[in-house]
Amino acid sequence: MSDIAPFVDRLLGAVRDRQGLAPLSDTMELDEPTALQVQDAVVRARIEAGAVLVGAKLGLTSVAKQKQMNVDRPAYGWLTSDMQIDTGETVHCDRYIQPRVEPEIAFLLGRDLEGPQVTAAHVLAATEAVFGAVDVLDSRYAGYKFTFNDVVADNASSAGFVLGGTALDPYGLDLRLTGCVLEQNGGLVSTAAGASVMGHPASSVAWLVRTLAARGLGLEAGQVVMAGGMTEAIPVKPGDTVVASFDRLGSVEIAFR
Ligand code: OOG
Ligand code: MG
Repeated sequence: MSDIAPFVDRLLGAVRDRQGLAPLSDTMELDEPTALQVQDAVVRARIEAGAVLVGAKLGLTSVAKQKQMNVDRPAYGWLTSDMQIDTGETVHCDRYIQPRVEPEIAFLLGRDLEGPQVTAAHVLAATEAVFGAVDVLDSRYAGYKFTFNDVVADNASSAGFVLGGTALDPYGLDLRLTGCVLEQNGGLVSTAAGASVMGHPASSVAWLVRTLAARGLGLEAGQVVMAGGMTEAIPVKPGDTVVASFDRLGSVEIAFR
């Protein structure tokens, strides 16, 4: 196993200097276990700097995203409190290297979830509320050029996330059919339904729980899980306004400066 410290430092330095990197896999043997170690170390560094673990995110769960990023399976990362953006808050692009946004459905867990048998039904039963949300992602790799293991090491491009102001009980909602309209500066960019995320957004969360179980990990009550981008991610710049409108879950509007 290679010494991961220099690679962790490179990812942390990219955040600090707002400077994109070449993929780690260009200069190291990056298998999946090593990538997960790097991810854990990057998250630990944020926690040591004062942030708190608040949840998890799924990435690359839709065919649209897998095609865009040229990968063929989902990944996950962790959300920390320093990534939280409140509804209505202006987002400053100079915090990021190359921010992109994508609409997602987010789950707030009311109960712990763990184990290799967890299904979408268990996820729905353990969910306190669902939200329309926007993932503000930022790859630490220049131009979003990475392999699957590189993006795992980079905590699935986690950078910021916004939960909308409408929280709904998932009972009685068919999240497969939850439509979403994404607009940028008043123009329509894309549309999607919840089913674009692994067939059902709760299936995506269930996949995460089963995948974590293989490492002896799980999710906890009170954590937020971003289920994965419903559409392709779109680049944003200062002056942009992005609105993600969801059926029944309200809309999330973000002004970028
Ligand atoms: C990887 C992160 C993907 C999603 O929801 O698919 C992600 C990337 O595209 O940089 O957050
Ligand atoms: Mg995402």
